Amino acid sequence: MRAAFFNVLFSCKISYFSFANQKGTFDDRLLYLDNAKWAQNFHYARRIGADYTVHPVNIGQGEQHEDAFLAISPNNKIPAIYDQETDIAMMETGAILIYLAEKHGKFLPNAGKARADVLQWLMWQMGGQGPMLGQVHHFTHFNQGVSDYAEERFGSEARRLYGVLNKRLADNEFIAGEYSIADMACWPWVSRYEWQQIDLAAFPNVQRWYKNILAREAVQKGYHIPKAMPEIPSGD
Ligand SMILES: N[C@@H](CCC(=O)N[C@@H](CS)C(=O)NCC(=O)O)C(=O)O
Repeated sequence: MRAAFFNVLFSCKISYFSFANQKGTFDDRLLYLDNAKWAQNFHYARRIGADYTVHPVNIGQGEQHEDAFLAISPNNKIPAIYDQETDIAMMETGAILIYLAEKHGKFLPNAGKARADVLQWLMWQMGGQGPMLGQVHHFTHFNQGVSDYAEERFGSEARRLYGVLNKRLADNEFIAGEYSIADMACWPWVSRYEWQQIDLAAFPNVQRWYKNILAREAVQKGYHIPKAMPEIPSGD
């Protein structure tokens, strides 16, 4: 679900689309870059500015298993990108964010502790927050009542992870120094706090950080790419 909002933060030849999940709602993660030969294989959604094109991949209807998409994303998952300037195709949110950050010289420090901090929190999102909250969405939001055990296990892990983030944000405005790809990776998952039955007020530093980022214009624009979504949860 991804975090489509980061699309609008980079100026490059990219277009983004969103995709429907099995429940017919729309996920908020990602895509691949503009390239006519791929566009003909997927439903063209819309072009945003001159720099990128978003292609929706409907994972509820199996479009992620089509050969054209597998050539970009061999693990049949969104998000993925194709950069026509460099002829590079990429899957995996964390790798995509690093690639884009390095290409554009934004949101990822070049070296040292500042870079290490961003990367370790980006990996925390990729290996912990994303997968665990994904399980909460599956069991607690979409399939409530199917497995009390799974709801409890992933629910308590979600609360633990919110606690870790809350502690990190106690002395930090953003997750790692300046606003970075670590914030971009984590924020969209927190925006689903209602699905996760998380009371953000119980994690006041996360709540402050969430609302602070919510106020960013690019985040608000990106949230509604490629289609208008219900109002972004306020964090209150
Ligand atoms: N680690 C991957 C996870 C991506 C992922 O799980 N994508 C899901 C949607 S949120 C997907 O494409 N599922 C389709 C499928 O498994 O067939 C990333 O962060 O990019």
